[in-house]
Amino acid sequence: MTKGLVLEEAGVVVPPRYQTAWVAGQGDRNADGIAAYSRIVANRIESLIDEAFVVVLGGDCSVLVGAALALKRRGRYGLAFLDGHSDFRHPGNDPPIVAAAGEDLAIVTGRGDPRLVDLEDLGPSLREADVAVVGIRSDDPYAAEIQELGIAVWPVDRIKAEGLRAVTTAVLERVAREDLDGFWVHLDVDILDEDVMPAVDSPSPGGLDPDQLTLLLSDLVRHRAAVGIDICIFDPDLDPDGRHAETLADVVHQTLRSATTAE
Ligand SMILES: [Mn+2]
Repeated sequence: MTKGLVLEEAGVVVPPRYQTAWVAGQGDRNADGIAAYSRIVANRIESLIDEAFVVVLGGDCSVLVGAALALKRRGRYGLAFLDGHSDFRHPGNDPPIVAAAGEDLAIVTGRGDPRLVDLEDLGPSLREADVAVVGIRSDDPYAAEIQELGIAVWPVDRIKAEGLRAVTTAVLERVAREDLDGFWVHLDVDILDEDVMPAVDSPSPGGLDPDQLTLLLSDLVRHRAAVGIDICIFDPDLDPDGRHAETLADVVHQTLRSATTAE
């Protein structure tokens, strides 16, 4: 799968033991563990980011918290948020909050469990004006809210109407601006349609197909301002014969290959 690519293994950041306990009104499940883990993930990303395009294989979407912290330590970065869901639950729109993996976009823009927001007193990791959300479904409960807050949103219906190339161009206009220090890509694999990618915790219909995702990702990742990507939510336990892993590996391989052969 790595034919034609120069990849270097940068090691595993082992998460703390998963705590399932959750009490309504007391914030997110496992928030202390995720907070500690996010700092370690940020350290690892920061140690690599000047030398290489960083690929983080998650994990659930809370991995974004550590990635965004790494970016915030360095400056002001954009985010291309590719996800079937907006992950924008927060105390202001849906108390009680539950799990960081359904709240990661809210957390990195400064809203959420106080144990996860503003981890190092640096303020919100990302600004709304620097974020583009791509691939959410039309029934996403927070689509209107994030748009009102100034985040650019391309639900799947809008992608179909405008065409993938036009969307990619518009996303880059936002996240790869000259006044930013670069941009990160967050990929929740559930951006793919449930028919082609059921090995995720919240599969939903109406998503992209692998060719569309490859095209979109390739144009983002090959941009010189792109600094890294996290790839989350794929669940091998839901993929006993490995066929869905192959689908995902193909997308990632083609994307990275196109990026490394650009220009
Ligand atoms: Mn997600």
